[in-house]
Amino acid sequence: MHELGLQYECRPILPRSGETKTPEYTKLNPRQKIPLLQDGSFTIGESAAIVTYLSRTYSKPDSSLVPDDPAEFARWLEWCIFIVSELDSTSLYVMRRHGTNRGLAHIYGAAPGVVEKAGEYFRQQLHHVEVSLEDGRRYLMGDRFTSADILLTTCLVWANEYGVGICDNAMPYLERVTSRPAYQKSRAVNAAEL
Ligand SMILES: N[C@@H](CCC(=O)N[C@@H](CS)C(=O)NCC(=O)O)C(=O)O
Repeated sequence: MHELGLQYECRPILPRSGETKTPEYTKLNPRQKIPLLQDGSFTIGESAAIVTYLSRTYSKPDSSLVPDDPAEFARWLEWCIFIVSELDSTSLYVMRRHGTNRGLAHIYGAAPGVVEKAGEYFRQQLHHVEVSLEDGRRYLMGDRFTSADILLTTCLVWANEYGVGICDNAMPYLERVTSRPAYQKSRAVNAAEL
């Protein structure tokens, strides 16, 4: 939203607090999960779907977060799905659910072997990012910043916080994205909300 210059109102519904299970919230999101976006009468969940919906709906032609050209669009989509499925769901989120270091093992059960393997798998998959960044591109899609960079940055920051370690050439990339004014503003807002 900050990248797109959108005004919004944040309603802090906390995870694992029971707040996602109330009848009122369940009516809004039967999946009983956060985040959830309400845009007028339209409601959508799943963080990557929210990012994509906002990018597609509110991008300006000169600073679009989603490519229009069909081949570029397909490449962008490939990145988004790769990040969400391989880097996030199969790797980092598994570490989060079953880890004891900043994890939720007390809720979902400790599984040290699984956490270790998930970390290894993350590093293995991150090799695709490493190879792509080797040509010196500024962002995943080249010179142009897209919503795929938002998704990847979340994973890289998360991996660093978990001490998983990211590839060397992802460090300047990460620095580039996290220096963006929109990123800085959104981190400050999130910190204030928590
Ligand atoms: N794939 C979903 C995952 C969302 C998710 O699992 N959210 C957790 C918090 S991080 C949640 O709402 N859990 C239910 C609860 O804690 O009540 C997304 O990316 O939006």
